[in-house]
Amino acid sequence: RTTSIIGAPMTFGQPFVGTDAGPALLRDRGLRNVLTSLGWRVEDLPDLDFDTEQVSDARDPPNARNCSLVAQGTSKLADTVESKLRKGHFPLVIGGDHSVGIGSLTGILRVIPDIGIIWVDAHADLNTPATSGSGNMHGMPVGLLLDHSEENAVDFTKLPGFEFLIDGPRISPDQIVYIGLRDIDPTERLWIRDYGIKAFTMYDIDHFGIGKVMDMAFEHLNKGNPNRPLHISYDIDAVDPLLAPATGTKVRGGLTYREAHFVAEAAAQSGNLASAEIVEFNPSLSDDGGASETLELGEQLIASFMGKSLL
Ligand code: DIR
Ligand code: MN
Ligand code: MN
Ligand code: MN
Repeated sequence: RTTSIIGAPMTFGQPFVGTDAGPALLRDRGLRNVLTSLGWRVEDLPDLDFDTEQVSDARDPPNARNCSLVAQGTSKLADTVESKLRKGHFPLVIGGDHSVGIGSLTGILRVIPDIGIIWVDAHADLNTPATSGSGNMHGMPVGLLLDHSEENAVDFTKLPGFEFLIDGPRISPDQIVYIGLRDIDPTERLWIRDYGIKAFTMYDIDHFGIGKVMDMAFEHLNKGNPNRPLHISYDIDAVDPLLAPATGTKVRGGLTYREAHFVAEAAAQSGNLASAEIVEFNPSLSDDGGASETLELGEQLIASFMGKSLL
């Protein structure tokens, strides 16, 4: 089986520089060897080029910061993910901030409309320009692509560059499960409830244990199809900031080392994983020790969801 490493050095979905360093640093650590030692054939693509000069931001609305740049990058990413899936490859997207999820998901949905999505994150990323308090598009990937009720629908004609999403594929609310939530905005909370989105917060992980939580997550996603293809989108800020300090929006009380790995291992164990994404490394937001600790954890989590087992 071949995996395509797709570096997506996006920073425009959030306010900090440094989030673009993730792909290069993970490659430098030897990501390719990690994957080959797990039995993968590896196609290591050059990072996507998010060329800022080609893009005018003059029409960007204030509630969707850097809209044109995020759109350009995610459109390229969607095309790349789509073409690799069509070749039968396993796309491994390395962010960049989580706005890259707009591109990964769009590319996947074009090929596998029924994909089941495991969203591992401290945050729900369920905002839209109409609800976001920050205007940061890394808080919007699920919100933009969700198949909303009419009154909540996103007007993509008002988001320069995002014309490709006007008739783009959407996620139905029962197609995604959240793992690790602990910082949810008011409208996100309302929508998780109203749409009935399956969400396992840190409370649920404390209450049931991570093993039971992952069983319930798969039970939900596999209803009707035990072989449903799955995608994991792993925001490193899901992990406790004591273990992963080099990220932009830290929230205390996150996944422990073993919980973080268990989520990844269970995804691999399902046998149904079709693509994966890991995002939000920012080595410039921590000291050197914290940065390398976070990247090392990221590399180990990639190994886990790409099939490394303990025995
Ligand atoms: C917040 C933070 N909900 C926002 N979101 C983050 O800006 O929309 N997502 N950090 O990863
Ligand atoms: Mn996120
Ligand atoms: Mn997050
Ligand atoms: Mn984030």
